[in-house]
Amino acid sequence: MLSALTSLAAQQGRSFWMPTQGSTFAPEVDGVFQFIFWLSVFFFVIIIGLMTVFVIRYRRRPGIEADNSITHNTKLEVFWTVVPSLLVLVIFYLGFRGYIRARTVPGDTYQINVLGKKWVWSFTYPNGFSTNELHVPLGRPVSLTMTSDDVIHSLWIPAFRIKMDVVPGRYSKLWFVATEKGEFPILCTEYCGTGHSDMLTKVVVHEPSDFMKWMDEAGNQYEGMNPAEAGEKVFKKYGCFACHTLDGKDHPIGPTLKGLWGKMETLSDGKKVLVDENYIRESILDPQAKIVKGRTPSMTVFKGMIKDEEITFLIELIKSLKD
Ligand code: HEC
Ligand SMILES: [Cu+2]
Repeated sequence: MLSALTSLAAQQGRSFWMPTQGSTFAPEVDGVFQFIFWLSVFFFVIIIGLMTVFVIRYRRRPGIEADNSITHNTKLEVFWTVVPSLLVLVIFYLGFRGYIRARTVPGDTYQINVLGKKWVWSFTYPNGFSTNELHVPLGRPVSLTMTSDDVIHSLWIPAFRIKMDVVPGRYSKLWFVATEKGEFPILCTEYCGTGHSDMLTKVVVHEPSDFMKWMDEAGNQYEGMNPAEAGEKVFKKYGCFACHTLDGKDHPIGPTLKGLWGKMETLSDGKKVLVDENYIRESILDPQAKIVKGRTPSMTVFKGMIKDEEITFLIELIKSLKD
């Protein structure tokens, strides 16, 4: 049993403490970590061990006078200053070398754009297609150009040993070469509000030929679905669920979309408006334009981020949820 477990762990390049080593950075990062860790263990044992021995051995006892003749020991002091300084320099060298490697994006990467927003990731590929899970080819350098739509997020892929803040109004970069096929978690590690933990998603590493196939199929993502089903997919894709439900119970942030179709809404200025195609379209593209009385205008603006076809699917979804 145990040997089966250890061989499984070995197979995935994973240890008891560490997740799978899924990128070319992982062995190096783990190496530096192990080095610092065992070095610390070594000094911890020596320092705490000697301290304990001295405390017991040289404790104050009746009848024994302290010998104050020793003031210092130059040889010993030089030794315990120079050796740790050299060790710290070694740590700096190893860490800085790895840092420079991780920060220098090579020229020939497959480029994916990343948008973090409350509370979903969106990954956009060179052909304009986008997903909430990251899909990448195995063994090929991939770079992520990342920005945020609202607050600071941070993209972390533990299996790849990479992490970077995702900041509104600027672009940050990450790159990696995936070395293990499979699926690994992606997390947001910068607390970004109520739905922070909903920003858990995954990276799917494909064999390069499967990646091309996946791209072709994913490009026709709504094929074979009826419009309302496609609408549900769009609802997930854009993270509408972070603020809305489809089951009639209001979400703490936004109203439920069930039973919305055909309703007369009273706006904050007292005007009444019928929920039809145009109202829904405007609610998605320019949510602040018309606010229902008593509600807070806190919806994400989707203008320029969502395709017309997808809005149509959302409208069909909302129609299908008429009660
Ligand atoms: C960040 C939270 C948030 C997200 C994400 C969000 N919404 Fe909203 N939505 C709201 C809030 C709050 C309101 C009510 C106030 C307003 O109109 O701005 C609202 C209102 C609406 C309305 C009008 C409801 C009415 O009763 O008039 C529609 C339709 C709508 N959202 C659809 C969507 C769709 C579709 C998505 C995904 C593409 C989405 N929303 C994503 C928060 C959100
Ligand atoms: Cu976040």
